[in-house]
Amino acid sequence: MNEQSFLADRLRSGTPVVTGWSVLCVPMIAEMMARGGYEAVTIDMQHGMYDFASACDALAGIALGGAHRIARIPIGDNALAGRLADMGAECLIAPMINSREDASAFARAVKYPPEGDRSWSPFRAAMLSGQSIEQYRKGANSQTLSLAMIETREAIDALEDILSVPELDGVFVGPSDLSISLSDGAQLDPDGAATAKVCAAIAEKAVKAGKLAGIFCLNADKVREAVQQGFCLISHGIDRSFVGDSIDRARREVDEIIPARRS
Ligand code: 3PY
Ligand code: MG
Repeated sequence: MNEQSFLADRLRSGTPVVTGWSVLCVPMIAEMMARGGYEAVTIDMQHGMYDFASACDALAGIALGGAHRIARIPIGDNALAGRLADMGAECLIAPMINSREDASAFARAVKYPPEGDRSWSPFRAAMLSGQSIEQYRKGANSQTLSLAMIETREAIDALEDILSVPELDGVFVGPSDLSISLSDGAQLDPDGAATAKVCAAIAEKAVKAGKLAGIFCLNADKVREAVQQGFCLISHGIDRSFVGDSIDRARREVDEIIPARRS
């Protein structure tokens, strides 16, 4: 278990962290991803199936599996960001942040005064991080990260403003939405060269502004590219694909013995 080891310290040290991505509301799968060696696991409450109760169980399972705990909130749900921080999320990712105002409102929900207006009661977070309540209180603002997703043309245009929000820890790029937005809806091209160029520029600006840069990736080649571009928090692998791919592989084995009954 990562007692007294904080994701924030790891990312600020400049060492890249790869996070598994969990959308199935099965806390034990999130725990298995942690036990499988992902250094962090992200619970996706934007596009995933998690509700609050299953997210809480998943955060505990990830801690039990020895990994760092990250959660993505639905668009604009800053109250949930505070609740998930209370439940032990070390890093909150907010989608579709398009302005300084969006970024500031989100980041302030994750930080206690004077940096923000997070409300008090982090008992579960203290337990999962292996700290006393007082230790947690003293370190909470530096140890609980807020990452604003950059995934629209509007966000690119407002990037300098967003990066100037003092209480915001960094950005997290969503290449799928970004490619849709930059092409005015003409194409989904998260892995394309044009999208990669924009992603690299976002990482460079974030690092120059003293902020953390993260990105959503699905395969090892994109993870390698992201590391070269200067990203420090990089996703790889979604649980629904792990399960789907395993089902496919297992069924193919028996197809060789008895031809599939469905064509
Ligand atoms: C994107 O690529 O737009 C994402 O939000 C990844 O989930
Ligand atoms: Mg997105």
